[in-house]
Amino acid sequence: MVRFVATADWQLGMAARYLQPEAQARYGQARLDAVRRIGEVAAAHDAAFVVVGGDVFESNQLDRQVVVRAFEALADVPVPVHLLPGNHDPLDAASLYTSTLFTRHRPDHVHVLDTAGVHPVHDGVELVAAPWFGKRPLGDLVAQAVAPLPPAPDGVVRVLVGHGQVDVLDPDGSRPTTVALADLTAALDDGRLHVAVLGDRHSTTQVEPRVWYPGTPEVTARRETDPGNVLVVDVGPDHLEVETVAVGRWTFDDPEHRLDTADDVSALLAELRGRRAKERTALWLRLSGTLALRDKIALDAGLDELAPAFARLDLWHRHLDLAVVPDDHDFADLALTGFAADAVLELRDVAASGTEASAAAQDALGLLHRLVGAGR
Ligand SMILES: [Mn+2]
Repeated sequence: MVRFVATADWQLGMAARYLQPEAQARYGQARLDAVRRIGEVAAAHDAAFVVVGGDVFESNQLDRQVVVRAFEALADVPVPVHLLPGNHDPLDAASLYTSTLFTRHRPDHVHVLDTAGVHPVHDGVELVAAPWFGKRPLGDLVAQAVAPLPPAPDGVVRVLVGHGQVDVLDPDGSRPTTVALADLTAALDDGRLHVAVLGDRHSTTQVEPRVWYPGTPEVTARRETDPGNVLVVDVGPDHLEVETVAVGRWTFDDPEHRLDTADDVSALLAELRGRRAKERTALWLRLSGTLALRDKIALDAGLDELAPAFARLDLWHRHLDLAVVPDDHDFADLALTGFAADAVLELRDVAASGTEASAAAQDALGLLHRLVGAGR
């Protein structure tokens, strides 16, 4: 019986150009802090080691600082750490793992699973590794690592560590690297393996009770459903228990809201205002509905006011289906005359025309309203 921490897809060095510039460095640091928190989880649960299922690094060409700081964070992890090269950081000719920077600075308790097959890592524990040796392997590396396995010796626990999408969850299952779940479950059924840890899927996912994606410990994209976790795994020849432990601190999200009234706008703004840890939150709002111009102006003003508190807060334009309808009240208060009044009438026609120019006309009306209104 052994207890270990399973994690994957650290993507250290990942640039996040979609965040505000000041947030990018904080986010990079958060990914390193997650490594330290993984060490804390290992200590708190008395885990024997940590295994990382690939994509430890975002690429093989990284700033020296990323690698050196990764080692600083890893130095704080109190148990051995086993790194699997994945598709982002494969063991190819340009591999980070064979660079002098890596080999010279690597802490003694950090190991690279640099060959396919069995690695005895602990008393009575063998990792069965399926590392990537290039960006485009020609086959299912997990199946290749598992096929030649003899049954596990008596009392020995075997943990498969691989990287890639399993066929049952992959809509584009035609890729040569797709992991065949059937081969994996066959090896689990006949005692060649006892549990499988996979990387590549950044949301924590139980494929079947013995096959898991830990997911990324700190969110990497807005469409991940359950990122920010690691797994604490208890496994013996006849025993398996997997616990999900949250370690992530950041939130990336793309909430959907339908806005048709002033109340809808106020409710959305109140919800955003009430969010905790805004500086560690990036939101891409997906809005739909039909708003009066004055309500759209209130929305824009509210978002402008809140945005600086967030790591990112704006509209996801590709998923924006918000029509703005200028009504008679919108400009009556401004008492426009002459040229400006004519412009408003013309813009209103275009805004309501449902043509390609409508959005631009709506923006122009909003701007005009704000400029003239501000001058009063
Ligand atoms: Mn990945």
